Amino acid sequence: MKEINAGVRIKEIVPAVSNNGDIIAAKVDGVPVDLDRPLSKDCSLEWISLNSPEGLDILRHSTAHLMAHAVQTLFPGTQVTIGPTIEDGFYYDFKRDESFSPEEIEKIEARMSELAAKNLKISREEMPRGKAIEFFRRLGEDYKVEILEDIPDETVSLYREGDWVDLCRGPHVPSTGVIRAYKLTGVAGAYWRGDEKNEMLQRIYGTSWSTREQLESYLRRLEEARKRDHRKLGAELGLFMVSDVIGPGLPIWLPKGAVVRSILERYIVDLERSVGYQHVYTPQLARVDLYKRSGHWDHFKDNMYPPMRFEDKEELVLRPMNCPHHIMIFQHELHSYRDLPLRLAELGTMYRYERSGVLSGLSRVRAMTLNDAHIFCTPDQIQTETVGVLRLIEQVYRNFGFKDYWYRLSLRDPNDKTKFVDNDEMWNNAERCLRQALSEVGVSYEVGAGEAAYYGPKIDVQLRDVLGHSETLSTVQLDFYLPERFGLEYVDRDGYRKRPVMIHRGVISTMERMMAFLIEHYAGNFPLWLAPVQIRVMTVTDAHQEYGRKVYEELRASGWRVELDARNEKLGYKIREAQLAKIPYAVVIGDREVKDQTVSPRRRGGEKMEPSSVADFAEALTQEIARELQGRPI
Ligand code: TSB
Ligand code: ZN
Repeated sequence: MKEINAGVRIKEIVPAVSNNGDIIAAKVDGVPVDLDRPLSKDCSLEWISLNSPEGLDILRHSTAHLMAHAVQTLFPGTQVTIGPTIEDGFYYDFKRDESFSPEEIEKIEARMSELAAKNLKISREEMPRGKAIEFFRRLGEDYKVEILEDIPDETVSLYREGDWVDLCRGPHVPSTGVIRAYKLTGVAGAYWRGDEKNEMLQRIYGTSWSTREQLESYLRRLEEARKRDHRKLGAELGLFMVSDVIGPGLPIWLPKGAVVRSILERYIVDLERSVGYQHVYTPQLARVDLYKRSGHWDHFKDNMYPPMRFEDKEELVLRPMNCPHHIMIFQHELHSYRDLPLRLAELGTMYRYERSGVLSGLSRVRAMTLNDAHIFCTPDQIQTETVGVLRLIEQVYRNFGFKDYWYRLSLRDPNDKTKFVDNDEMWNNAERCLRQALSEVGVSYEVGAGEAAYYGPKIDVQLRDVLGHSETLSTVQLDFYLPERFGLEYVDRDGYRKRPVMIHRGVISTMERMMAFLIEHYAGNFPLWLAPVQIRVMTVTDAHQEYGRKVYEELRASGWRVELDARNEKLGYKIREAQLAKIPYAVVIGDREVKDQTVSPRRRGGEKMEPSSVADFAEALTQEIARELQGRPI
């Protein structure tokens, strides 16, 4: 950082070492600006080089402009809307009736390189807001006019490259020649302002880097990631499907996916039972009044399906959460302090009206089953119970081999009085409790402002999907509000009635989101204990059929998930197919195995194991599962 005098244009003082164009913008008093900006007063200056995170962000935004420039010259009448940067790239949303075909995307890329080759100067211009509104109205850019009408500033900035112009805050790279290594990566529909009541726009995604090598290595990583995408693998491995006829966000678990799910359910229910949870079943519908009482109606209605009425009787809603049902169970009898903590758990199916734009495979759906529990406890027990849940989460993550996760303390936005209940003391107290629990467990965490539940703050555990988006898997939520709303009570040691506290928690999240994470985490190679099919027995020729079937029956009878491939195909072909299906073990039956009454197993990766008896093979598998679960029997 250095002190500079007024009156100079920044580009006139760019250090000589960067004549190769490495420095593409600067920060004046901490604010990023174009190199063309004159310095108006004594200020501090920092350089932004192309390859820094800020430099790449500017480059990507300039690439979005270049793309919009190309689109508008190729397809006159297409309107521009917004074009922000995202991780590793950018997008721009266009108003055009037809979507962009792959051939059109190629044309856009080609036009972009022509415009980049011209090395057009990118220049900033300021304009009074009223004049800018007129300007864009004359250009027929209705969306820019709408955006301008919402901007409070008196003056706005425009950026020109050649004869093309866009409303933009900037900054940008000095000229289009800096944009050298980019690729358009996808197209999608998107609603104007993300609201499905608005018209549909056409979004084009792209990525942009400082060198071709960086671009290529990014594209290779993206290709690898896409292979793991749970939507792709879920279809290839026959785990789940989504049917347009049934409806978006309402996933169907196919037989193989259902096997994995039932193992997950058994795993978590057994584990919870072993640490003092009691499981219940409650219906997925309730009178709408229940959800009015709980506050969901006031604070969560946007995510609820509308109520249904049957012949003038009461109105019912599909539940968006399970808590009110569990509260009814708590209230069903009078509790003493000796009953607490009462830990009520349920694989609770619930329905949320998620906007269609955010739905994604299994990870964000509208019909879901949550590994839910509500812990009713005394204020003294908050710390131990919260810590207990955090330790349970840690144990489960060890069993699944999750390592790249982080904790987020999700707090309210104190200014938002509609999304979060209004009670400062309650929020502060709950936040203090959660911080204490986090510090007892000794984990670091970030703070997510505005990410709380409406009834209280939470500790969320965040994981990233293959495409880099982070989502919440586990959650622990402290709630003083619902006990108050429902007037919950217990009889304390001193004989007085007191108010319990509620902890809402999900450990393996919804079965849907957990499955999405697991598919991507294992790239479809489920560990033995979870694999939908664990073993495929395959015969070399028809002569081995009889013994092959016997081995298959034996393994199946002792509880292994096994398939038999007795087709008249080459062994190599059968083995390859088993590997593609990501089955952990292929068991080969040929002459020697028939003669010795053994099996010759091969692991998924191709490694051959010594021939052994069926019983010894099964014993080795049992031990493998015990290792996977670190001693926890399943
Ligand atoms: C933990 N009442 C609490 C419960 O007691 C609750 O419902 N909390 S929640 O709203 O945060 O949801 C719990 C978890 O469900 C989230 O942490 C997330 O992992 C998962 N989840 C939420 N919405 C969806 C969705 N649309 N699709 C898939 N999973 C979801
Ligand atoms: Zn709850």
